[in-house]
Amino acid sequence: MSLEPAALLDALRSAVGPAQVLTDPDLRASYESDWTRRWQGEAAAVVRPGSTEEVAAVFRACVAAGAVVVPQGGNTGLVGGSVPRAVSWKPQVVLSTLRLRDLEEVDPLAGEVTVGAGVTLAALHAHAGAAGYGFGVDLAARDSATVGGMIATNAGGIHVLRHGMMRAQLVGIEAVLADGTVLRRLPGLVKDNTGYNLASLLAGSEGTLAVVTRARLRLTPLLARRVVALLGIANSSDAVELAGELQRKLPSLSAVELFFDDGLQLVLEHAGGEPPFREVHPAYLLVEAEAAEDPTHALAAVVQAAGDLVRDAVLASDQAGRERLWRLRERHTEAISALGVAHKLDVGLPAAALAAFVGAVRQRVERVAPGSRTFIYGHACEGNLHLGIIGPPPDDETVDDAVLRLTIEMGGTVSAEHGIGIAKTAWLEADRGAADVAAMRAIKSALDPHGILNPGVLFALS
Ligand code: FAD
Ligand code: 2HG
Ligand code: ZN
Repeated sequence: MSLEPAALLDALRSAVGPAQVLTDPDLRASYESDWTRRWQGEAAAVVRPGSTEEVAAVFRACVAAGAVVVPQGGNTGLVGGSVPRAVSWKPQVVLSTLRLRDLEEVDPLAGEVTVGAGVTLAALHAHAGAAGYGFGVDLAARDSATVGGMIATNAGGIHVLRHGMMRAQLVGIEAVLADGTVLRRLPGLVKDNTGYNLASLLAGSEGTLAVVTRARLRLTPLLARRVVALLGIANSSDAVELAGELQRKLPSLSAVELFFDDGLQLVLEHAGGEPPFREVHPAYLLVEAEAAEDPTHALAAVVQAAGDLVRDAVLASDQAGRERLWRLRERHTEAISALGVAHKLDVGLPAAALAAFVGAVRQRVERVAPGSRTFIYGHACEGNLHLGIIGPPPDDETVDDAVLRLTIEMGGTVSAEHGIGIAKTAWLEADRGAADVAAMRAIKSALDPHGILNPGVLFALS
């Protein structure tokens, strides 16, 4: 059965209250366009439920009306999965989780907390911090990215080498299936081997299986002392070797981020600020160590022992100095975006292939898109490189194809942390193989048989 649009809107208004159903184009606009400006689409409405029961009621209204649901948190995703599709045969309803922002009390015995899906990462860090805890995931979009969106994308970020990705922080979940069924397992039991782990399954499901409404998260010790170093390096191969040394020798290591001189110069042009070194270096590693006692001496000792692998170093242990160095890495994304709509790739390579990939990929890009500007930066210990390529028109995917095929040839993955979204569906099978994709489709059909949730994400619309 399919209802008239007016009936859909009435049903949504009775599900969440009239004030939380946005139909005015000006009010919808920021929910309809993604962070990269590459993907846009039109929603019949944006709905902002305030509770799990309201999320279930939204699904019942959409099922009755033959509408589809696009879940959205902070809309900082980089693969187009959080906004309506440009072409859709069915009305699309954006379900915003931003009102699901309960912060329950931190459980000090377990070191865990239950929070709403719409809580931002920054709010979670502040809440955990006030109770003497930290949270294991951090990333530059912290002021907007939400817990639900980070679970749905299995977000990574800067501390993966120490604490793992978002899936590793999950000890319980509450979520609503497309038919309005509520799944709830929030007891916070670290050991729980009672069959399929639905929280893990939903991590990385990109809004295609359920809408996450609440999560039980493990917290980490809040370590008081932190030091950041920026190291000038001769080339990618030295950077990879040094990242390995740091991991082996520095137990307090919490981040190792890689970038190159073209990216540094772009950030300095875009955001201002003094160059960190008098000399220019081809590559840079930003290294952070965090411990209960000051880790500066331990970090300096490992850097010194690295000899010629480090051409130059600057250290900061005061907050302003650390932030100044972090900005040089974290502002790459916005600096590239200021140049235009970038082709964004998020690949993962085996450590042994990383340095060769950096050289080879620049050649491939130059071959298929001569004159483009290619910025490379990322998380060195996981072999996770981000590429921002400026030049080819946004809809021309020749350059994306060249980079992703090279990645697969070199034993890598086409998405290390941002997900497949609608941007990478064409390469999913080449990466995962037919058997994996068939198993994923079977899970999708079992949990969302009518294809209500985020059609076009993970699997291309046919
Ligand atoms: P959205 O963008 O709103 O949604 C992302 C996906 O999750 C969509 O498919 C959406 O449908 C789905 N979704 C959202 N909420 C829910 C929910 N409650 N239930 C089910 N599905 C849902 N990512 C990293 O991994 N590491 C980084 O270091 C990193 N740095 C970034 C830096 C910048 C400057 C920017 C702009 C982005 C960065 N990202 C990074 C990408 C992005 O922040 C993450 O993917 C983040 O997890 C998205 O969260 P969100 O709340 O904005 O989700
Ligand atoms: C980062 O590590 C984010 O900075 C964003 O994952 C990467 O700009 C990007 O594509
Ligand atoms: Zn990243």
